[in-house]
Amino acid sequence: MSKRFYLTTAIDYVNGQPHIGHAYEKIVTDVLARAQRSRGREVFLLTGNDEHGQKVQQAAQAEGKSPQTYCDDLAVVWKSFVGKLGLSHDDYVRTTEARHWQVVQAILSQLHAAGHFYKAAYRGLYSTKEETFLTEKDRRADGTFDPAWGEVIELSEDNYYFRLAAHQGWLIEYIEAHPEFIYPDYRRNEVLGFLQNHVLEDLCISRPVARLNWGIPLPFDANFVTYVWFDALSNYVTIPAAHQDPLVLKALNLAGSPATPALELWPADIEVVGKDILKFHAVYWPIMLKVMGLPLPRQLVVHGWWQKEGQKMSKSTGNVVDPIAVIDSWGVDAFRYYLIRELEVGPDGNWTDVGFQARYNAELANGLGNLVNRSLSMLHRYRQGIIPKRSDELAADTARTTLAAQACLDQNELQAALVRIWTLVNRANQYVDQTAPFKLAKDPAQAPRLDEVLYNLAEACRILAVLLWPFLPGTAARIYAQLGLDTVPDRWASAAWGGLEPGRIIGPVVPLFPRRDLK
Ligand code: ME8
Repeated sequence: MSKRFYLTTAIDYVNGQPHIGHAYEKIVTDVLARAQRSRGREVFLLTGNDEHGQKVQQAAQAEGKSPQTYCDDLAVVWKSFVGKLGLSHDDYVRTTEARHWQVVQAILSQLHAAGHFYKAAYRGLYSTKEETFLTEKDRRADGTFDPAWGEVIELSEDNYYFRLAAHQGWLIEYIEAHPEFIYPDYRRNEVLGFLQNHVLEDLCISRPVARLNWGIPLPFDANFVTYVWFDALSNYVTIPAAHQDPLVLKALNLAGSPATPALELWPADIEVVGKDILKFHAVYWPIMLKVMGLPLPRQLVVHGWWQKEGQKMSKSTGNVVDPIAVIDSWGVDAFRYYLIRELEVGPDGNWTDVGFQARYNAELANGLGNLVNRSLSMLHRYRQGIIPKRSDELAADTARTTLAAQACLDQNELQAALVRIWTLVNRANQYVDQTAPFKLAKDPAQAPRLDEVLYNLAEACRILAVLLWPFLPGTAARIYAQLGLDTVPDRWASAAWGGLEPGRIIGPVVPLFPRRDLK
């Protein structure tokens, strides 16, 4: 058994509609996962829903449903959403599942027995909306709180706390010694700055049942449920435990189940998260892992936030992008293309309808779509759809693009990878214009030259399918089908020149991205 390349997304709060921020994070993770699969690695991609906490309890109450029924109903919506995005996930965690619960309780018992928690009285300010304790320092100059905190109440209650003070030093050293741990580097600097300039306060890991009962009960005190973030972060190891990951089972002293085949998953190779939840993943989560006796994830990939038309997305103002509507109208690959091509992984992005449509027409319809369509149509028209003998006029161009795209993918530079791939799309389109096969076809003496041109174009299209598979899996498969190939272009190694066999009969040609009038 060898360790799988393990990738995770954040698990989305179940209360709330899936939006492009959620879609983006999943698509970024999916591209990274498929890129690894394409390179021949065994991969495991985990995504899911975060279902406990006050917001869910309140939302369920408002709909007159039990929290479990409420979550069950919404899980259907979220699961169908990830299907719509073409996510190639291997498992889907819901934090209300027994397999997650049981392991969270095992973690809590173990950490409690080892003395990492203590009980103390708290008196102070609390944001119910964000389920977070606030201090006087959080007040604005005029004494009020940012509306983002929602209602801020005075609270007085007992709770369990996780001792963090002893961990600040090693965590700083670890992040300094592992520059690859947090990507991009400005997010790493942000975490280091925070850790170097603040004394870490102990983390409250419980909520009294009297106030909130929708959560995982503390195994050592039935009067409390687990703080939703402690519960949620644990999913990255509870699911490996459910898959009998030997490292996790051993660290948590869990008995394995011989009935389930064991997978080696932990440590995660890449955890993809948004910038707003960086502190949870770069500070609390590493400390939780350290006390569990588990290694840290190899890398946190931290993406920025999307706005729409330069404004924060908000349901109340109607300034939202409905990912499902875009996918239904334009196709999932057009949606995936825009999100990855428009925004590098790291900074904030801005969705504009005009920008989306412009990229669709220029880069997908007139760029890639036109290349494949005219190359294969000419092959039908001039050679009855039969691949001519090999030629290698575009071999150097495709090799250069393949290497460049691979280097970008290895560095999480997904936008740059697409830019590189499009240099090949543009080069091949330019090759059509330069070689003018429609003119060659009129002169029988040019038949050998026309063969060469048509082979080069068909083979460039095939290689583009291989390079595009991590990004646009459906389109890549359609290009293969149009070339008459009955395999999936999911092996990077097959981007080597010359794979298309002479004599093969290609399939019917159908436009990949029909041109659309701009609205
Ligand atoms: O934070 N643009 O869930 P969530 C880009 N349950 N990304 C965005 C975004 C936007 N406009 N809005 C949200 C949670 N996201 C927790 C996670 S993980 C153990 C628990 C991203 O549904 C956000 O940054 O609020 C996060 O990574 C993900 O969507 C889920 O957000």
